[in-house]
Amino acid sequence: MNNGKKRKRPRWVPKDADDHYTTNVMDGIHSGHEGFERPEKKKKSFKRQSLSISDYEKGVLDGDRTIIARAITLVESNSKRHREDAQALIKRLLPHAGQSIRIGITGMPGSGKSTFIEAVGNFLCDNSHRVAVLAVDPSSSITKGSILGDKTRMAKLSTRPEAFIRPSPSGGVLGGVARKSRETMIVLEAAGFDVILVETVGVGQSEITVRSMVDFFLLLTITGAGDELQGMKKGVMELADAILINKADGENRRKAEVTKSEYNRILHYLQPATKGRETKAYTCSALTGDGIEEIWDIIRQFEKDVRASGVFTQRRHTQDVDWMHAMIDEYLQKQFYDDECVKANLPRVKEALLKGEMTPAMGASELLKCLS
Ligand SMILES: Nc1nc2c(ncn2[C@@H]2O[C@H](COP(=O)(O)OP(=O)(O)O)[C@@H](O)[C@H]2O)c(=O)[nH]1
Ligand SMILES: [Mg+2]
Repeated sequence: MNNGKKRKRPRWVPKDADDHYTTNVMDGIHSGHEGFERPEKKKKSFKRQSLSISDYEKGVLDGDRTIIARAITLVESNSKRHREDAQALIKRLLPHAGQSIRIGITGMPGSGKSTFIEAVGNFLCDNSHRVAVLAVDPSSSITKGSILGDKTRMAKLSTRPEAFIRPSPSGGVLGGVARKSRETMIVLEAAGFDVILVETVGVGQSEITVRSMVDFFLLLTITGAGDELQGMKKGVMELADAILINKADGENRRKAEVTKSEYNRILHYLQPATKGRETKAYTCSALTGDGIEEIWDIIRQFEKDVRASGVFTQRRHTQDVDWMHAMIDEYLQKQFYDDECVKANLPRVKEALLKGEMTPAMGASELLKCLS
């Protein structure tokens, strides 16, 4: 170690110590876990390169996963500058988008949505499809991280190169989450994903929102103690293009068949979600894979029929117009509440209203004057 040269010894070394006394401390081995050396050299510090709109466009169209993920992050950003870039990017990607079938999947927690997506997603990837999974969960900003689109239940799918899973953006209000998910859908379609699965939880307004961005809406349910039909809201059933009774396996199988008949009896009297179609119930087991291929055939046949009848395109057009209106509403609302005059007068008007000195119409009219 001393290379034949006499080194200057540190102060802690006793005078009579031989050459084996520790006189210097070497760097340790740069290693990964367990002390094994990393195959690659020490990583250089890596600063994210900023991308131009053209870089994003090319990366997405080439199917570059890193750039796809970054494009989605851009789309999800709330900052004004990012919003402008995102719009420029979306505009360039739009001509390449729209070639997919968009499928919404809803159901109460525990009904097996994630397990179903794992099953159907892998089936589709095995059959030369490319599958993107999104989640719409407006509560995720409260729970910090969505339970939807969770990759633990999609263990195999999440590792496949033919699949892309994106958890819900934490956008706070449903409108914000929906806007981001719609734009994310454009990015993924432009990247060549031909099946888009949008998972949402079966509570509240989010089902209506997801219905308004998909071509086919699937309601997952399970057979239970016999009161499941009462628990199921008529309104939700009327959003669905198919009701799928999951967990039809083992001892549950027969019960699921009975439930299926009961649903079919009720569905007969309800308004179908898609013009000219009859919504029906089916059974499957996301766990064993039974019925997965059949439900895919149902969806494909549906797509074929509605494309032929023009209902498919009509629905997408209606959705685009609705989307535009939703964005105008969002913009105007923000303009209004961010206005200095509104901010200054809102508390006073509110108080006058509560004291009965003003009617709601007078209050609204006074505040709206701020914008004129
Ligand atoms: N027996 C059976 N269990 C299932 C099936 N699908 C899902 N599960 C189980 O139901 C539970 C909830 O599933 P999960 O996919 O997380 O439901 P989610 O909350 O709707 O996404 C898990 O323990 C799954 O293993 C099925 O087809 N059969
Ligand atoms: Mg889940």
